[in-house]
Amino acid sequence: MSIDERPDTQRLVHGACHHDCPDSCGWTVTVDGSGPRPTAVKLRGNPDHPFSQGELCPKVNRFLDRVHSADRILHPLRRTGPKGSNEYEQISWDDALDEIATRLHDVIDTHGGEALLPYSDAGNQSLLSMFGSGSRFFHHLGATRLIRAICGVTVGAGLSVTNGSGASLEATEMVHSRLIVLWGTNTRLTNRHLWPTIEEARSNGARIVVIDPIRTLTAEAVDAARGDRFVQPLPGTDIAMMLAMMHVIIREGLADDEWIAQHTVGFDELRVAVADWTPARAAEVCGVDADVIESLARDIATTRPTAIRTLIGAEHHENGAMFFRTLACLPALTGAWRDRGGGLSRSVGHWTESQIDLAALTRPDLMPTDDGHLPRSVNMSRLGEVLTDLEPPIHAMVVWNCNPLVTTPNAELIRRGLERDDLFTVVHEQFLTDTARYADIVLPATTQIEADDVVFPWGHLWVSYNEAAIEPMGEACSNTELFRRLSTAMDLDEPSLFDDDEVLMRAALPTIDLAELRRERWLRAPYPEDGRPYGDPAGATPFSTASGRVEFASAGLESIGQPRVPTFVAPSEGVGAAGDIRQRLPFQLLTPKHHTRFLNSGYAQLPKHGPAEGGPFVEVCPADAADIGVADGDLACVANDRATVEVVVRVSERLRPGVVAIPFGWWGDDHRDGHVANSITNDTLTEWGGGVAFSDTLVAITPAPVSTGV
Ligand SMILES: Nc1nc2c(c(=O)[nH]1)N[C@H]1C(S)=C(S)[C@@H](COP(=O)(O)OP(=O)(O)OC[C@H]3O[C@@H](n4cnc5c(=O)[nH]c(N)nc54)[C@H](O)[C@@H]3O)O[C@H]1N2
Ligand SMILES: Nc1nc2c(c(=O)[nH]1)N[C@H]1C(S)=C(S)[C@@H](COP(=O)(O)OP(=O)(O)OC[C@H]3O[C@@H](n4cnc5c(=O)[nH]c(N)nc54)[C@H](O)[C@@H]3O)O[C@H]1N2
Ligand code: SF4
Ligand SMILES: [Mo]
Repeated sequence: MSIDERPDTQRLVHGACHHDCPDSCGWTVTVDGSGPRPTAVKLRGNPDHPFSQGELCPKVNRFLDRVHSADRILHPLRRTGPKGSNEYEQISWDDALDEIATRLHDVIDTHGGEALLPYSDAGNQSLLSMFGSGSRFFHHLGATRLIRAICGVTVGAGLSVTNGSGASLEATEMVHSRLIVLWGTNTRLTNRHLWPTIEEARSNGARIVVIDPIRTLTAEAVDAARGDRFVQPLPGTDIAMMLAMMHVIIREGLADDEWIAQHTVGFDELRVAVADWTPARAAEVCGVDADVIESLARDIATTRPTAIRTLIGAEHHENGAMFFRTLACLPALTGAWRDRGGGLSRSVGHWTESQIDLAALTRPDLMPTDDGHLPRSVNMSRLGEVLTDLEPPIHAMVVWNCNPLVTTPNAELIRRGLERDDLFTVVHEQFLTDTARYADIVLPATTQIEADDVVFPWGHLWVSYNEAAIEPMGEACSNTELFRRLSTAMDLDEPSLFDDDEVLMRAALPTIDLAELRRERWLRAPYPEDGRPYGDPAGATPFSTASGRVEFASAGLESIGQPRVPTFVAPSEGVGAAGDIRQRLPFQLLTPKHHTRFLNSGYAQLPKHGPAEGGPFVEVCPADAADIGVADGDLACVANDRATVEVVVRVSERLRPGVVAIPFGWWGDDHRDGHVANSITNDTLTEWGGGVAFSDTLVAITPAPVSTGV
């Protein structure tokens, strides 16, 4: 039967995937109305969707398993056992809301609004689900503010220093490129619907370069016979390689002098900064041969158009912001922005989100400003420290749209915080995640097919309407409805807390005709017609830095205590480790996205997802495995001062000596000792931009003690 042929009792509803994934695929849900209540019976990729063209992915192909899972939370729950115990009783919404309202009022009356912490991220990255009434609610209560910068914000902060904003090349424009450099992004895994564009460019003669410390699924597509290459630097060292590439480009007269004169400032300072960065010097830092660095530099300077494609992988280092600030200098130096299909491509949020009036949606003006002071802010990546060491302390936390015990670094410190008796925790979730098991009250959340929303992609330009296909399952409610209910229960009198979803959408999208969006299902965000983000033919520079030009040297950066020009600073829990740390903890640990059936921590628990991926492991190269004294399949302890994780060893040629990897996303239940990859990761923040250095984590690895079975 084709997609449009179905029995009279069934109808087709159009929606879009809500996951924090660049692809934001369009889908259709077949709803059967023959039973007592309409049921979703099929969910498929929408073949008409301009970007995803009918395909979904191994995570979401089985999305209805998630919707209908027997483990789904469908009613409010009150914890009956100790925190973390997974013992709950079902209670009514009224009882849950009464208890939460009483506890939150108590905390506010005793300790003030700042003792409350909202904790959320992009579990559902649709507009209302992510930014809807929750922001208004916590602003109104004067709660501590959360800096949500675990993903992507640092990329933007780095690029903005050089270019003034994060505006970049729309990725499907790479069909015009002749050289595509996939730098710190695992496209075939994390951005799979972009791959057809890359293949099309290749069939037009484009070559690809993959730069990654891991020989990833994407690196496997490299075909040396076609002139592609795979470059494998040590983690956290790419800036040294970029400096040497710029050294070569300038030394060999390959810089685009005309473009530089018209559109940049600080070239002379840059020339001085890279003068000592010979390829031989960079080679020692990043472990890539000098001649590879030289030829890569020549290649990107002489191939037109050249596109560099990146997402967020490289921001997770202490020097993560400088990585992107420096990367953005390359296309300016070579004049790559001149060409259609040239330049730097990453999130297109600059273009899609230009249509959102975020302040109208989140209402920061509702915040109390005592003596002109706004409530304090804390960084989400430091949740462990926030819950255990902040003065005055947090006494109540509401978590929704994320699972920090699995996804946030230094997770054992978070666990210690969540165990506090004087912390009241509410979690709004679809499943009893590791985090939800520490909640006093768990509330049931809807899935994407149970609520209307608008999806603003960061990987392509098609903004989609997501129409609810079915009523909320059980007693689940959406993220916006949750905060309306809490506002009622707490007797709050700010009228905007009670705005319904339609009013919220209209406030957030003043220039979008919602009726048209619903009718057309998606609309294309404005993007320069000639395909070139900085191609302004009139010659007026469109860069929004203080100078209005690309800034090779930045006074703004200097004013926050950072170097004016691109500079390599070695991560202190990485290649720059001082003293005896390297002897104690000889391996650098990466914890990447790895599984095709996982989206962060969201699918490990489902029977057709987790088991099919086979369980967590640590990948070690053959030489390191021999040194440690472990063989494939052995159990090993991966440890540092933060914690120890027990995982099975997988001996693999994908890593170079000294670098190991544990895929992230598995839950405590999947590990013998209950610890997860993030139990040991580093929560040091990036030098600016608010990101976090997950990937600057040093560990020791030893064979696990044999269980005595006692
Ligand atoms: N299947 C699947 N798809 C996903 C996700 C998922 O969990 N599963 N998650 C989604 C989310 S939230 C996001 S943000 C995107 C992220 O998409 P990506 O940014 O493409 O993915 P990451 O795995 O975070 O990082 C990409 C690569 O960066 C590399 N890397 C780490 N450090 C360095 C470095 O110092 N230099 C270089 N050159 N590379 C480095 C890692 O080895 C990794 O292969 O993916 C999304 N898509
Ligand atoms: N070690 C390591 N850690 C990482 C990364 C890494 O590469 N390595 N990547 C980081 C990145 S890029 C990201 S984006 C973060 C992601 O970290 P999280 O935001 O914690 O992401 P998820 O694991 O996807 O968890 C989302 C949760 O939200 C729930 N959820 C989904 N939809 C809704 C909804 O509509 N309402 C409510 N209330 N809940 C909902 C899901 O059930 C799921 O449990 O992880 C980061 N952590
Ligand atoms: S997770 Fe990503 S690839 Fe999979 S359906 Fe959603 S948007 Fe598409
Ligand atoms: Mo992310």
